Amino acid sequence: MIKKAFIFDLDGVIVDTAKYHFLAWQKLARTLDIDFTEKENEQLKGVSRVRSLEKILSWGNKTISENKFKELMGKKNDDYLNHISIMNENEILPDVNRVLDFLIEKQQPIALGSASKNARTILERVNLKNKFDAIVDGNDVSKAKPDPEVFLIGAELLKIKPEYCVVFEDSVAGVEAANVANMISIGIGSEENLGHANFVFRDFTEISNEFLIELIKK
Ligand code: B16
Ligand code: MG
Repeated sequence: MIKKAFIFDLDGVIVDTAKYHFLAWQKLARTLDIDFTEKENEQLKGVSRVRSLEKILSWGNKTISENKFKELMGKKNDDYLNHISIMNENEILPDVNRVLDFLIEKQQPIALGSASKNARTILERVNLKNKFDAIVDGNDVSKAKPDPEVFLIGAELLKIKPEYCVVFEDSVAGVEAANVANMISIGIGSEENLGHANFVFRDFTEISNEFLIELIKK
């Protein structure tokens, strides 16, 4: 069968760690007297840790020293690590395993393309690491989404041209990155947020094996 490459974002696509990022950022923001809504939180999805804190500070009109910035990033990550330390396979989102196993059966190469520096830890916790042929995460890139670097490295590692790569993404920035990379973008979430993707599905339960076959042949 013809080969495509399939690149999966992690947070919000494979597991719902977005809720843990939200809890950890919100707790930290409260200590600074900053409040932000779930709507604003959408803007933090797929965005690096540094950029997330910069955005939160700007919402609260706060400026802080470089040292304080580093300290707060450390605090947020410690809190986040506590949340993810108790994750297990039950946190894998519905039908993710079915889609991964189908693509593996069809011998399609699979990569992870995540902005998170904790991606490998999470994949180990939910026991999915061995399903990926390549892993690209926040430790491997110098430019964050919407820059396409993370996905382009994934394509290179899988030795597949960008235009033959399919990206599953839940974030506005991530869909933009896939589009800039000239890849087929599949938004996982709402049409309202991800209207710029080539296809949008609420979650993987809506993605049939027939649709995957069509993508492989495309
Ligand atoms: P960390 P993804 C992203 O992961 C998250 O969506 C985003 O909210 C987070 O700030 C970013 O990872 C960095 O994560 O602090 O763990 O390095 O969606 O690209 O898998
Ligand atoms: Mg995501």
